[in-house]
Amino acid sequence: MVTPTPADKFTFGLWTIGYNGTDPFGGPTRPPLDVVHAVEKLAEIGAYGLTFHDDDLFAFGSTDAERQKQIDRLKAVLDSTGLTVPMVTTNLFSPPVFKDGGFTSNDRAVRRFALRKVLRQLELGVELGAKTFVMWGGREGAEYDAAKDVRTALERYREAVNLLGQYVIDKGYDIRFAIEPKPNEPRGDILLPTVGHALAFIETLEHPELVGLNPEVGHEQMAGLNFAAGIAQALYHGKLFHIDLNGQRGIKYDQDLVFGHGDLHNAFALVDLLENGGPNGGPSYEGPRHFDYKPSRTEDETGVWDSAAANMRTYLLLKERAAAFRADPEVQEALEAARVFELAQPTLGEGESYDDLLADRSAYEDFDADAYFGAKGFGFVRLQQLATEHLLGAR
Ligand code: GLT
Ligand code: MN
Ligand code: MN
Ligand code: MN
Repeated sequence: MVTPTPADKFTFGLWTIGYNGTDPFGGPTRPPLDVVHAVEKLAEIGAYGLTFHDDDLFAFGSTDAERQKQIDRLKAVLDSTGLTVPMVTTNLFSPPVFKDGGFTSNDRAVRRFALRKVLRQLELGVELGAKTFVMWGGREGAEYDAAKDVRTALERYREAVNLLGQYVIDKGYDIRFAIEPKPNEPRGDILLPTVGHALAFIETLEHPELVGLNPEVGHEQMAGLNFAAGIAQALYHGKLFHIDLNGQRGIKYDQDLVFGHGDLHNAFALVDLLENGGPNGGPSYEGPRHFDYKPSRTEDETGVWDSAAANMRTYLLLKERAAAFRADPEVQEALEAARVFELAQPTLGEGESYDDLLADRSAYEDFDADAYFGAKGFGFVRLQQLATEHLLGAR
């Protein structure tokens, strides 16, 4: 049950297991990881797929021949292992040309170059069968308020995403876009900083149906937000196109820890939501369970693969614990007592108008709001303790 298989749809970014330990204070602590070896190891530990940026596979500035050689090597190892590439993305953040962003750089020539780079990677993604194209705009932002006209920058962002949408429609490609919000880092402030900001932006697009979200656990938690609640809202709007799972301990720099090595309660709630759909039952997300984490720079290559396996094992353990939580009769009774199911009942009766509501004396004139003082509580704490005990394996 906790041994991952491809049916679990676990995927990893090439930049995650390939992270060599570089941070702002020090260089690499591990040698580079070759893509062929990486895919073979991922297959060995039970993963389903690999995702990558253009520059993860072939260095920025590669000749066409160097690029093609790497693509061919990747294709060969995908064939021999059966691994898939369900998602690709573009690096619009590492090369110096993107120091003020890609789609929203103040420099128009950079914006045109960024679009060309994205279209090229989009073509490769389609060729490899990817169904999702992630857009993490890490450099789309600013450090200083006067440096970036935010409303105009959003207009340029919109122009870029509209162009990409029109492109896949015209070409008949079966691929959708997923915007990945992040509040800050590497920019002082990043455009579309949270799930909510991105949802509002998507609705302004010419083809909003083509664009959804790729929320990352740590990115919402860096802003002090509840990730599971954000995912619930993304699902509510039909916008959970992809997900980046990892761990984060509070409001600080982007830690990219192993999934569950941060807010474990929230990770439990998240897996319960994805797998069991919360109190209403049924899985709510069918896409890849994508890990976007960094094996800590303290680790050697064995530590890289141990940490990759840890992400999947923790997810499966939480899935098992969440199933036990939902199956526990005492939990069902506590949910009933907490009136969690009552929320599903519409506030107005069928066909009831505001006139009917205004005429209903029991709703207001005769309603005893004072009787709520000291009256029966909801028992939410008991429910949370039951969740905690399931999480700890005590029930
Ligand atoms: C980068 C970033 C991640 C994004 C990746 C996609 S790359 O490492 O920190 O959160 O998901 O561009
Ligand atoms: Mn991150
Ligand atoms: Mn990251
Ligand atoms: Mn991410």
